[in-house]
Amino acid sequence: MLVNSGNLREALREELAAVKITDIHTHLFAPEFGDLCLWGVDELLTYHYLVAEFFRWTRMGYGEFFSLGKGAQADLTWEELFLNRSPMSEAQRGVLTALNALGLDVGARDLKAYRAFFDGLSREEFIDLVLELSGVECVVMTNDPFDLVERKVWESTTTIDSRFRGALRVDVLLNDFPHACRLMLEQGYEAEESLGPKSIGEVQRFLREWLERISGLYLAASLPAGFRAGDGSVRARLIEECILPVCEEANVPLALMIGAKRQVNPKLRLAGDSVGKGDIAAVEYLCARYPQNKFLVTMLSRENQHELAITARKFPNLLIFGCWWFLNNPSLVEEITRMRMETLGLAFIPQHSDARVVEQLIYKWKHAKEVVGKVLYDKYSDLLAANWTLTREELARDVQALFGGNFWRFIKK
Ligand code: FIX
Ligand code: ZN
Repeated sequence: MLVNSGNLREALREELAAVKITDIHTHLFAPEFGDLCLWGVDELLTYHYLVAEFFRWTRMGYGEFFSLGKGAQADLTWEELFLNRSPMSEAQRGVLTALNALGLDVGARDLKAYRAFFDGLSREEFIDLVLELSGVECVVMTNDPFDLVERKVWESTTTIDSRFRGALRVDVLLNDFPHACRLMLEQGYEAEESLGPKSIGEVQRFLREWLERISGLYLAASLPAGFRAGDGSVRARLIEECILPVCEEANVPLALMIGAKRQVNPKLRLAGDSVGKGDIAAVEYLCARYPQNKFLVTMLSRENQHELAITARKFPNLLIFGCWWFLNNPSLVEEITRMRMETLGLAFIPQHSDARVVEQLIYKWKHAKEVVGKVLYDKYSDLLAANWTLTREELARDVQALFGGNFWRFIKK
């Protein structure tokens, strides 16, 4: 069937509604991880994006807020951000999108009724419902081998829900190596801060065994804006001498998330991180120097986006992904997606959710699809205006590539 300017909008709407999404970076956990798997309206209302926004208005002290239970914290953010003023920010709007899609009466502003709805469901039932509503078929977790609670689950559970996949997160290793050495020693890996040949072997063994244990799809780290590669620092050596050899051997990508400025205001806890402009030279160096390795890269600063897209033109072993965190505002997602598509065609991953609470999948993907759909509409319209022919199958193929296919192709490459 041919798509033309008259039926393009509807065809796109249907394909976007039908596409099965692979969400390549989240902070969600499979149900087997128990309380690590966050869901429910109190979690939704205490998302760290909303906590930061709450403190724009309240006179309450940070300590006082954080000493309260989740429910009491949620009461406060609800009142300040949703009742005392209109919920205009992207994170605020997201709460409404999620509750509305779950069939709750958002107009009634009845937090008690929302709580009652969640109380009536089990975690497993709720996950099924959200995956169905959001169209997500695969959720990639963030798995920290240095986290004791998580480690215990991996050590005691033989199978986890197959819709959830593992990704080995190595922030502690790269950002606090002395601490990582102590934690690795507790697990029987004799790595020392001096990073001599024996330690290199032990760090590699640690990574290899963890990657296998979690069937990790990739290794990942979030890195500061000041991240430099190849400068002989411990972090750079860990990447070049430990991580990249293990990634190459297992044929898994290294995901680099560059530009987080951690704890600019520690009193805000998780909400206290900020953004800094990263150095694209680090990405260029790694992609050029290690052509046998694959890199998934996202950068947090808006100022890095154009040069990152250009860098992806230069290196087939680089796949750029997502509009991360502070960039996940519709206006920025649109600008960045348009620029990426004009620069790279369809060779990128437009979005990941970064969801921390199960039902955030609903809003993050609904909003992302709206924006990506708008950009696709314009781009297909341009093609049709040039007398290009487009079939429905081709349109479905392209949408599938953006929302999952490109990732899996890169993983299998
Ligand atoms: O480092 C990361 O993976 C970040 O996404 C998180 O640490 C951050 O707190 C977040 O939730 C962003 O969406
Ligand atoms: Zn994240």
